[in-house]
Amino acid sequence: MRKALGGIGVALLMGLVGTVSASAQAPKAAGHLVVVKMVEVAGQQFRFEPASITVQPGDTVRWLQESVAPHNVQFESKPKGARLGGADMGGYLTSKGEAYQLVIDGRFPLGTYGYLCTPHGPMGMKGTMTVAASAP
Ligand SMILES: [Cu+2]
Repeated sequence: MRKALGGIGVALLMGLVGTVSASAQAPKAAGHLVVVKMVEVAGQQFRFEPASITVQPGDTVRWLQESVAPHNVQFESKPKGARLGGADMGGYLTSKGEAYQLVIDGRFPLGTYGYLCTPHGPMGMKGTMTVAASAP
């Protein structure tokens, strides 16, 4: 009898440990990876490609440097309640293959965000990111 109870106790303990490690390994929202390239479309003309993206909470947006001039991501318009903090203006990506990533977390309420590259925005290097609720 005592032996049987001891066995149950071990089984419960193992079940508990298993549950804890499983939830630690699998984040609740896996999310998608959305890539926006920073490209040169003509001599000294730079663009975000695609210029418009729609993402969902939990997604990761990766801006990928694919040109020769330094670029960054600076938000210029955002929905009410957005608290981007340091993500308001990203650092410069100076060499090909460099990337800047943002996870669409609680800082980004649903809505439309306008952003640009600080030096090239006035010349058309602008993008729009819409954060929309998850598909049903
Ligand atoms: Cu730029």
